[in-house]
Amino acid sequence: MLTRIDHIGIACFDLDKTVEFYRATYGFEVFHTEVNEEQGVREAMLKINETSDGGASYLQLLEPTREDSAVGKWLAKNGEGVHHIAFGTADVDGDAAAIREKGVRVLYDEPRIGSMGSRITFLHPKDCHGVLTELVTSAKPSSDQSSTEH
Ligand code: CMX
Ligand code: CO
Repeated sequence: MLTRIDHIGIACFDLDKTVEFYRATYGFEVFHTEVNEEQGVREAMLKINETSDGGASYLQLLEPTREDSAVGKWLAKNGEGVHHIAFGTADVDGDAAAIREKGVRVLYDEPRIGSMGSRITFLHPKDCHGVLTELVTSAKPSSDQSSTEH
């Protein structure tokens, strides 16, 4: 079951400048940064709020690490902006299988590794009314993280 907006993915040319815009304009601070070479992105997660399912909602700011990556190609065509939305679930495997049964293309046979050790997959935007849609199962709920990572 999809229980939250996990994140909104926003493509940008310059991650540092975009992070600074979100900090200066809204007061959002960086919660986590990483490079995901498989996805071809350098990213910053800005935590917006915790959610009732034990997770959280983020903005995911994405700078491509190479031109032929998904975000690199998208930026070249569209310029900066909202690239995808991501729904959070405790069971990405089960939800992806159920959605595939409905005739929506799921891009990966097995979920891959996303931000902060999460497991992710994507639904094809052409099957989702033009919206690239990601499904995410967090490595562990953020409420657990604060209690165990000391
Ligand atoms: N939102 C909506 N439509 C999109 C899109 C997006 N983000 N990306 C591509 N499209 C559309 C294109 O506009 C194009 O439409 P037209 O044929 O009408 O012009 C069509 O999809 C095909 O696009 P393309 O530029 O030829 O790109 P590809 O088919 O090579 O790749 C996709 C598209 C969705 C398969 C690829 O972007 C992908 O695999 N995405 C999943 C991985 C990803 O996005 N990783 C980065 C984020 C990582 C993270 O969130 O952690
Ligand atoms: Co994402």
